[in-house]
Amino acid sequence: MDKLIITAAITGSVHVPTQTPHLPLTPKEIADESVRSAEAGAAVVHIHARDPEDGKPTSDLEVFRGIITSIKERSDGIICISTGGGAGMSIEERTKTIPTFKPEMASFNMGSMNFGLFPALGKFKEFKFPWEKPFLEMTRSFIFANTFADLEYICTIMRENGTKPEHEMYDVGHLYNTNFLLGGGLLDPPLHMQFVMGILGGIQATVEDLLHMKKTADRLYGEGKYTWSVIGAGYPAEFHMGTVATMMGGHVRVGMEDNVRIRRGEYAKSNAELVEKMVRIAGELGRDIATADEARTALGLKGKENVNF
Ligand code: KMH
Ligand code: ZN
Repeated sequence: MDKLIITAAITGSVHVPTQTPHLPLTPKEIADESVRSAEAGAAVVHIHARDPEDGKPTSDLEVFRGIITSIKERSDGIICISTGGGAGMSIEERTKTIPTFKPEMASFNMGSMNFGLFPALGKFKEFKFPWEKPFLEMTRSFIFANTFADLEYICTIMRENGTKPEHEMYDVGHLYNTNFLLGGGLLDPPLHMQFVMGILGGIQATVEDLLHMKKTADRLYGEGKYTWSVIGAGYPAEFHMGTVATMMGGHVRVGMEDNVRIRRGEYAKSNAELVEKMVRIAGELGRDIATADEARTALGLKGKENVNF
C-alpha cells in the first residue's frame, strides 16, 4: 500500500472556542500547532484563520499571511488553505487566498448543503465570546452554498494558480457533481478527494456509508485512478473512519477542526496529540507514514517553492 498521508486540520471554523480550551485561535497558536503537527507526522496542514481577538472565523488576508508564512519558515509541511471559510462568508471572501498566495493545495467543497452546528448549543450554558451563540443558532437555517457557478469559478482559479484541489465530498451527490465538472474539462485528473463523514446535513460516519462513497467513486473515476482521504467528524468517528481508511489504502485527516477529543471524556491538548494517535494506529496496522515530500509526489503538487508567500 502507498504510504499514509495524514492531514492535520488545525482549527477550522466549525468549533467555537467554548467547545475546548485547547482550540488554537491566534495566528501564532495556529502556526505553532501546525509546525508541531507536521513534526508529529502530518504531511499536510489544513488552514483556516480566526480573529486573534475573539477566535471568530475570518477571511482577512493578513491574518492568513501571518499564519502561513510562519509555518513555511519553520516546516516543509504542505499547506492546504480552506476555501470553505466560515458560515456566512461570501464565495469571494472564501477564495481570495488562492490568487493571493497560490498555495500548493486548497479545499474545494463540491455541493450546497445544510450544515447544522446548532446541536452544540445544548451542551453549554455560558459562552466565552458573544459571537458564538448566535453563530451556532444561525446554522439552523444556514445553507452552505456551493452552486454550480461557484464550482466553475473555483475550478478556474485553482487551475490558473496551479493549486491542487482537495475535493470535499460530504455526500454521494458531490461525487456526481465533481464528475460533471471533470466531464466538462474543468478539472485535471488524477483527482484527490476527501470523504467528509458525519456533518449534520451530509452523509454520516458509518463504515457502510464510507464503503458506499468509495464504491461510487471507484465506479465514476476508476479504482486506483484517484487518491482519497477521510474525515470523521467528532469522537470517536475521527479515529473509526481513519482506521478503516488506513486499512483500505486511503488517507486520513485528523485535528481539532473535526474532533476535539483524544479519548472518551478527555479533550485533546493539541493537534499534535491527535496526529500522534493516528500515527500509532497506522503503525499497529502496518502502514507507513508519508513525509511531506512523499505526499507532494503522490498528490502531484507543484512544490513549496512555487507558492506566493
Ligand atoms: N470543516 C470540514 C467539515 C473546508 O475548509 O473547505 C470540511 C472542510 C472544508 O475542511
Ligand atoms: Zn476546513
